[in-house]
Parts: sequence; C-alpha cells; structure tokens
Amino acid sequence: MEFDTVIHGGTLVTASETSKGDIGIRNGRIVALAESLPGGERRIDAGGRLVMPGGIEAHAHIAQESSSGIMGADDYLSGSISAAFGGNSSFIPFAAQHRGQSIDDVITTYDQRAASSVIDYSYHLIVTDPTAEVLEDQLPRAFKRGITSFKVFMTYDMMNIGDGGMLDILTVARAHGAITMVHAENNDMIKWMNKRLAAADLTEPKYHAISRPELAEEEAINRAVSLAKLVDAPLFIVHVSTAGGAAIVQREKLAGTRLFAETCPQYLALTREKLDQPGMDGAKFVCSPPLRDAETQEALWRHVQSGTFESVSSDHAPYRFDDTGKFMNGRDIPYPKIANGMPGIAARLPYLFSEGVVKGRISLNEFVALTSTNAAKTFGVTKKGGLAPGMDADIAIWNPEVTRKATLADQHDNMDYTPFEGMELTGVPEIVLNRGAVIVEHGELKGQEGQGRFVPRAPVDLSKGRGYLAKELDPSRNFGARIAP
Ligand code: DUC
Ligand code: ZN
Ligand code: ZN
Repeated sequence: MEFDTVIHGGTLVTASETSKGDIGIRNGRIVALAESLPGGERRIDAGGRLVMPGGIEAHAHIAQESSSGIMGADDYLSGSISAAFGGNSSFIPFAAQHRGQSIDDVITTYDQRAASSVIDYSYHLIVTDPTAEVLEDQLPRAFKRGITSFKVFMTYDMMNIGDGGMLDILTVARAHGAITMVHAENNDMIKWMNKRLAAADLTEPKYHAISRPELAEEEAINRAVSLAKLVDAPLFIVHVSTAGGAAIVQREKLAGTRLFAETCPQYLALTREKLDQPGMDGAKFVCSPPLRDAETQEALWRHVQSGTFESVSSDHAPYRFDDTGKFMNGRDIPYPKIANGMPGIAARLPYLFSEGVVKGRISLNEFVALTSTNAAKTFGVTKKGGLAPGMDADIAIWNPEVTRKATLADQHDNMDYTPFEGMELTGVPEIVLNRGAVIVEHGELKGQEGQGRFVPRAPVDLSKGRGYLAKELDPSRNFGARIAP
C-alpha cells in the first residue's frame, strides 16, 4: 500500500487506548495503523513522541463582534494559526446573529470571514432573535448545511432571549437533531449587583468578579436544564465556572438527562485575585463568567477527573489591552464597560497537558477525550477526534518532556498579552497535521492561508442518556393532550 505520509515509531494515544505503532496517511485520511509500516513519500519520525488526535477547539470567538460591536482581535487567519500552534487541527468558533439579522446573512458573512482559515472549521450559530422565520425556515436551512449546534444566552440585554425564546430554540433543535448550547448566568441578578456596586462607587475591574455571583450561574444552569427537560432536548452548558453549577450537571447526568458541559483552563488556573491589580491591569482578566477562587478550582478539577465535563475549551475571546479592545469604551471606565473575554486558544492543550497529565490529575487518554474526541462526538464531527482508518489525518505529535514558560510570542495570535504569561508548562505539540497536511512543524508555520475547509456536521447522537418525558407532556398522564414537541 502506498502512503503519502507515514508517522513512524510513536506512542499512539486515543481516548480509549495507548499503543506503539505507525500511522499511514493517504489523500488526507488515515488508511493504516500497524506496528510497523513501510514506505511513505514522507516519513515523520515520532520516536519518543506522543501521537494523538489533533485538538478540536469547540469554544472560540473568531472574527466575531461582541453584542456592543467590538470586533475581537483574531480573524480566521490569526485565530486558526494560534489554534494550530496550540495543538489543534480544527475548531468550531461561533457565527453570531445580531438582532434583526437573518441567519442566512450570518452564515454568508462567516463563510467569507472563515475563508482564510489554515485549519478545518465549522460554526456554532449564536441565536439572539428567534423570530418565526428564524425558527421555521432559517435554522432548519442552517441545519441542512451541517451547522448542528445553536447557542443562546441567558444574560446580556442585547442577547438574552428569555425562557420562552429558549424553549422555542430547544424545540427546533430537538426536532432537527441539533444541540443547544447555553451561556447560563441570571441576567437580573447581575444587573442588580451592578446597580448596588455602582451606587457604592465600586467600579474597578476587580468588582467585575463580584458582580456575577456564583449563584447567578447555578440558578441559570438549573433553569436551563429544566427548560431542556420540559422539551426533552439535549443541552450543552458552556464555560461552567462554579462548583454548584458543575454539581447540577453531575446530578442530572446521573439521572439520565441528555446534558453535556465544558469548563475552561482559566477557571482551573486563575483566580479572581488576578483582577485586583493597580490601575486597569485587572481588565486583562475580565471574562464572563468571572474567575472564581482556589476552592472552586479544586472542585472543578475533581469534576474534570470524574467525567462531569465532556471538554475543556478555551473560550478564546481576544480583546487587546488597548483602545481597539478592552478599552474601546475609554480608558478609565467602570468594569461593565470593559470588553469581556480573554485569549487562550493556543494555551488550552499545553495547559491541560502540563497541569492535567504531567501532574497526574488525568490520564493521557482522558486528555485526548477532553480536548478532541468528546467534542467530535458531541458536535457531530464524524471524521475527526480519533486515530483509525477512514478518519481525517488530523494529528498532533507531542514532545511530552520539553519544559518552557508560557509567553505571548508562543501564542501566535493577534493579542498583546496572554493571561497565562510565565506559567511553567511541560509538553509541547511539535507537529500538527490537518487532513494529512503539516500545518505546524517545530515552531514554524507550514500551513497556508485558506487551506482549512468547512466541516458539515452530523446530527447529535441521542443514544446517550435516557431523555425525559414531563408528566404534563405525556398523553397517558395529561388527559390525552398531544402537545409534546
Ligand atoms: N461568553 C462567552 O462565551 N465568551 C465571551 C464572553 C461571554 O460572555
Ligand atoms: Zn458565554
Ligand atoms: Zn465564549
């Protein structure tokens, strides 16, 4: 058998197995796995290296305007390059609807923006205006194109669609086999806290963390799960940042609810003290939900270890520490006017490898599951996230021993800071392939602008979890009313 590339002599790691062997690649696909394979136009020596499915970044804001119109610092070129240097072979950023905009327009806009990507991509659709046309025509059309995840917000006045809007989206998603993602924080609790803090003249960056209580996340997760259960729709909770929120996810999974969730490196690595710095330096660490405390970090790590989360995602939301980003609304501004988000797409895998695998908190196989395989399964990316014949040759080859300090230059993004600056990291992705093409090799970019392809995704797999039938929607218990979606 002829191969374009053979990856030779590495330790092959998937979400379920670890073995020694070679991988044969032809036409962008893995075509053979064996103890030893001959030939290959190109042979990559992976002796002493870990050969894993390339990361799939399932939460990133790329070339996306915030609801207040601030464009993030990374476009699809810089964002995809940064992702690849961080060990990712593909990503699923958001395509955001602004109120009044049609979903068809949103997709056309993002297709243009994404054309420069060096790695494969899809989009999660952010829906902020669920009109009848959106629900009945536009979302089903997006779904047919392979966009099988819709994200909604329970907070921010410009984005929050209310409980009724959420029920509508959940119902449409369920009918088509899409999954609904949710930013779960209670809008009114946050607004009430903002008013109290403003009245007391407490507006420095650190009060951002105080303004968004843990209870706001816990309440909203609980409510989101109840809404999803009422219509028996699968739900994905993004960026879980609290022990209470994670506990709800764990409890509901145990009960069989079709529930999925992620947390992010910043909630495992950083605490709210980072916001308490002289002047406006704390603005670098303004993200929502906010950074929490050391106790929460420990609890979140336990949930990572025990399977509460499908993924650890970056929530890369890059706003530079200047007037184009964090200070778009002025320099000496109260915390609610600081652009909300932090970068991390290149740091996600190295952080989790170093703090997770090297420190013995998770196994290598769990690392692969949390960074790649589970995202592929949850979001219907059928040809990625594994090492098997027939899969895309999306592969990251790691040196597990190199130690370095995280620094801005290693991120390869358009940012002027990294929140992980100075962190000691062990392990580096040395070679990253997307569909058989080398994108990054020993610190050098080899991929070309525009080389990435849109990946149409499959419907969500409903075989996981038992689902839920509310008594009031069950004709055998609701006087025969047939109103279930
Ligand atoms: N939610 C995100 O998912 N990212 C950035 C800001 C936010 O509120
Ligand atoms: Zn969010
Ligand atoms: Zn986000």
